[in-house]
Amino acid sequence: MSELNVPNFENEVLRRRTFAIISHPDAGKTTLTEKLIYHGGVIHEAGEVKGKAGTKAATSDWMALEQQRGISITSSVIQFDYRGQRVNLLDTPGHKDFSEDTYRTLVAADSAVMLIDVAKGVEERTKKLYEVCRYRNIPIFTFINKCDREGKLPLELIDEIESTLKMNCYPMTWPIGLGGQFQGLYHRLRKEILLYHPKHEEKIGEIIPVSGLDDPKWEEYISPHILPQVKEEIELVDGTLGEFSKEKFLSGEISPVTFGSAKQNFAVDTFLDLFTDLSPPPAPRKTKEGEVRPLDKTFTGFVFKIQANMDRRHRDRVAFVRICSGTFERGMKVNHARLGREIRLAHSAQFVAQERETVDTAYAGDIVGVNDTGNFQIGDSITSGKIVHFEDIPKFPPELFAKLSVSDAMKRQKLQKGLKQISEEGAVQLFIDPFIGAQDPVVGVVGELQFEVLLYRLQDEYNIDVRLNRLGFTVARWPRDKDGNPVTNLNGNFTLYRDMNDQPVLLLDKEWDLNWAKKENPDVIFASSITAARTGKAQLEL
Ligand SMILES: Nc1nc2c(ncn2[C@@H]2O[C@H](COP(=O)(O)OP(=O)(O)OP(=O)(O)O)[C@@H](O)[C@H]2O)c(=O)[nH]1
Ligand SMILES: [Mg+2]
Repeated sequence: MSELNVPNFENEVLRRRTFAIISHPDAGKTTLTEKLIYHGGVIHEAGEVKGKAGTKAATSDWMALEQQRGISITSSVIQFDYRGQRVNLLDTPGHKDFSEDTYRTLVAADSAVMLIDVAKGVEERTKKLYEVCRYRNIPIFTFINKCDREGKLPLELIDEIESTLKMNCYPMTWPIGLGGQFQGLYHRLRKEILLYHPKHEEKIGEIIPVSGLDDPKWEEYISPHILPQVKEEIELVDGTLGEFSKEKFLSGEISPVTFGSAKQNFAVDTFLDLFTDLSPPPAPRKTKEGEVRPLDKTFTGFVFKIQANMDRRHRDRVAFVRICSGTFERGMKVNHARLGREIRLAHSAQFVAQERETVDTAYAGDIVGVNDTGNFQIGDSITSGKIVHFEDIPKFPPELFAKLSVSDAMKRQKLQKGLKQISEEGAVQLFIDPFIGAQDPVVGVVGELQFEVLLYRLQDEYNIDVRLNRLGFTVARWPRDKDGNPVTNLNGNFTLYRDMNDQPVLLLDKEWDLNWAKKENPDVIFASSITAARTGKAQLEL
């Protein structure tokens, strides 16, 4: 580390904020991301998710298929500065078929914002992702989106969130009407009415300070037919809630709630202000060797995501590193825990989706992309000091399987190359049939859409047309002995496939076959993922 950086180090780390946006599909994560980076000054015109022809696409849905389908398939990282803070924002996909990517991304975040669609309330994926945040113990903001549409009554919605998620809500703002009646928000803490004028963009965000609910300005600005109910609701909320406690938020006991409309860019800045006031700086992280603290001078980090072909011109592959302590410097040498040797981090970048900017220095809390020539796997730990191993990043057991084949034999090698790449990203899992070999590989996924993305990417990025023949398997297990060593001689008539790391894996039609295998091989641990197998456990928690 150069001497020059030393005086700023602590400030730089403490101004980092790293957070993920999570929710059920379609709640508006990508739309909110677009507006957040607009406020952060990264873009000067906000794009749209699946806008009309000719409209700018949303920045974080950079993959062509995402733009066509209007859904997020892979998480994206975007950095921006806001009110003196350096924010690392992670937009995640909501669809359950891509949830492994979302889970991995959450490991890199220090806080999360949970989006709720005002009409739909707490949906199934939101519930699941909330549980992951709870398990990881990260503080959660709640943003109730799409207030420009008709929705559930706000009090009912808060009640639903509290009872379904078993989480206490603390509404910072309150909606004044919804849908056709939506007139703005009341900022309870600042005692301000934020006016919403749907057709007058320039007026969005007009702020009316009030002395309280008795202020005559309410009558001046808000329609009489909704005012009594709104006042009644706010009185009730004011009467029930005490002072806001930042400690309770940071310990995950309470979630500050704010309302808005991402699409209309209404109250997104209100959320950002709340975020900058409350969000935590980088938190300490556990490693097998002990805790790593962000202000430790030794650089440490882990890879939570790998993505190839983001930039078609370069056909490169980027490993995304969450820095956990110390300072990162371009070109630095680090110790790679899994490889057990030193490597140089030559090219490094920070991102606005696929646009990249060379980064020379980064600090604990930041996410940097390093150019990867094949040294990295998801979950790898790196450090400038003594080797550390961060927690394992879970891999999901695949449940759908298919054999891939190409009619043009000349393209087999290309298929293997493409598949190796896509499986190293964790987008599919790759298995080799011992009798057939690598020319007709088997892939396993958690959800159907992953197959679709695979075929699309093989065609789009590698120019290969692939036939996909579904197989009857539904279960994959990695057989290990008590010491975590791979077992290759199972009792019973089982075929052992090989995974992408050449580890033996059992592919089975049904749970019943697994029970049979367990009965025949009582001393064998049938691990549901390679990460679990390596740690000698049958399953990793979340
Ligand atoms: N009316 C209205 N529509 C919105 C709002 N926010 C988002 N939308 C629309 O909701 C749809 C889904 O938005 P996205 O931002 O793609 O949702 P997402 O949560 O990123 O979806 P996934 O990434 O696929 O999980 C799009 O058509 C948006 O234009 C809002 O505040 N009001
Ligand atoms: Mg999205």
